[in-house]
Formats: sequence, C-alpha cells, structure tokens
Amino acid sequence: MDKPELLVMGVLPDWDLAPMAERYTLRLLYEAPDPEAFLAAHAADIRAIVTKGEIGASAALMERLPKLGLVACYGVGIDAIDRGWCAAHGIPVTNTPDVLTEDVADMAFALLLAAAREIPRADAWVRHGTWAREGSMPLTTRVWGKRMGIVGLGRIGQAVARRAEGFGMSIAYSGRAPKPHLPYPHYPTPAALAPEVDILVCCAMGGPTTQGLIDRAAFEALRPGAIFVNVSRGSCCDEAALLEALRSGRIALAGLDVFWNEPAIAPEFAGFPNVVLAPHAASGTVETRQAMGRLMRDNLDAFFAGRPLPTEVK
Ligand code: 8YV
Repeated sequence: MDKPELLVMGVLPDWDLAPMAERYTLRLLYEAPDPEAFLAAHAADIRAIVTKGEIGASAALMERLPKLGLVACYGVGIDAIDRGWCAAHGIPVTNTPDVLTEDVADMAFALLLAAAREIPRADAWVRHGTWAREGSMPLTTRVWGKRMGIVGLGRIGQAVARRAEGFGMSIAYSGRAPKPHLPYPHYPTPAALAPEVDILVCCAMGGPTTQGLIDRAAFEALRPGAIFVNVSRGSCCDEAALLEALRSGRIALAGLDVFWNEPAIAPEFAGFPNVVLAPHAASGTVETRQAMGRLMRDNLDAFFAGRPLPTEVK
C-alpha cells in the first residue's frame, strides 16, 4: 500500500524525519527551491500537514489540499493555524502540550537572570580581558525576592510561578478569568497588573484574542526599573509600545525570546544593551524536542490508524 503523504512545513530533526519516513512519504516544503511548483506537483495527494508553532497553516494553503485530514503541530501554540478553516472543514488539529512547559519556564528565568545579572556582559568582561584591565564589572540588579507579574497563568505561566516561589518572589497575574484554586492575586488586564510588579513575564497564548494584549497602557504603567520577559508570542505585545518603553528606559531590562516578525525581527531590538535576545528557542532542548517529536508522531500514527488523537486541540 502507498504510504500516506505528509506536507512538512519546517525543518524537523532527523530523529523525527527518519521514523516518519518509514510510514509516510514526506514532502518537505521547506527544502523546495520553488514552493509553488512543489505544491502544484504534490498538493493533490497530501493527507496531513506537519507544521510548527511559528509557521502554522493558512486557509489558502489548506484549500489546495483536497485530501487533507489532519494538521499536526510540533509545538503547543496553534495561533498560526487557521483553526476556523479547520473547524469548518472537519480537520482536527493536534499540538504538543505539557512536554515543553518546564523548558519554556526555564527559559523565562534564564532570560530574566541573564538580563538582570547582565550575564552576556559578564561573559564578555572576562572573555575579552576587561576584568584584568579594568577590574570588577559594574553592579547589576537583584532578581530574588522581587514582585513578579505573569500575563497568562496557563500551564507555562504556572510553571514560571513555581520557579518564582523558589526565588522568594511574590506573584500576581492577569488573565481572562481569575483562577480561584491558585493563591495569587488576579488583575483583569496587564495594565492593571503592571504597576504592582517589578518583573512582568508574558506567558499568554498567541492568536487574535491576545493580539496586542500587553498594550501601550500596560508598558506605560510599569514602574521605573521594571524588567520585561516574553516567552510566548511577539504578537501578545504592542511591539511599537514595547520599543518605545525600551527607548524611554521605562523598561530597564528585558529578555525576549519572541517577536512580531520572526526571524527578521525589528532591527532596533539588537541595539539595546539592556535586552537579552533569544531566537524563539524556549522549547529548544534535546530532551523536550525529542518529546515534542514523539507526541507529534503519536498523533499522526493515531490518525492514520483510526485511533483517538492523543492531544487534539479542542
Ligand atoms: C515552536 C512554539 O513550536 O510550542 C510552541 O508554540 O512556538 C515552539 O515550541 C518550536 O520552536 C518548534 O518549532
């Protein structure tokens, strides 16, 4: 029997591609020199799309795949997948929740500590001999014991909160609805939360409901010396307002893993010495990426075997 054909939207590790190739015919869109010609050649036979959080799947693409039965996302965020189109056409969407939660929370703290304790500068200070020439580097900013505000207290937000407890921080959050089972104060909006905290961490999910959620009013409400960290989606921020807050010094320090326009981010970000940048890498450990790949492949295998999908997005 012919193997089902999968349209693979972005690069995946060989440890996923190899087992997938045993069961499926892989059409690697990202390797196609002429994606249009590639789609013209293969669209008619594609049974599932394999995509990633930051790539997604548009209605325009899916319209072209008459045999499409599944969209499997290698990532938890499905904001770049046109879910409305999928729902209207009865196409299930799967993602990879839970397995990446702790790594993304680790990255929030890595960025926070790197920004506040100026780790990139400290590294350069030693590496380039400044220490020997000029002595100690300037003092940095304490993280321990500060007040943390978390925008979006879902799985990842709660994992950040657990870490914050270990750092002796007080925790507050904003989100659509209070979570009465959690012991932290709730604020209805980021703008209401911002003046109450020293550190604001964005863990909200992406998509139209959170676009520009951390708005100009929120950035303007931050207290002097505030630290801002984003490990969710660039789209959750009004990026013009974020840049303005960095320019004006309203945000003293920041750690950013995500941006509006990835990977061609607004060039101004690279000019701020008080901002630590990462290339949308929060889930990027070998361990987590292997678990994400396994879960994504489990979903594909279940779909083609007619079994219930392990992690369908409902
Ligand atoms: C990416 C992510 O999917 O899970 C998400 O929503 O954005 C990331 O984990 C990952 O970078 C794989 O491309």
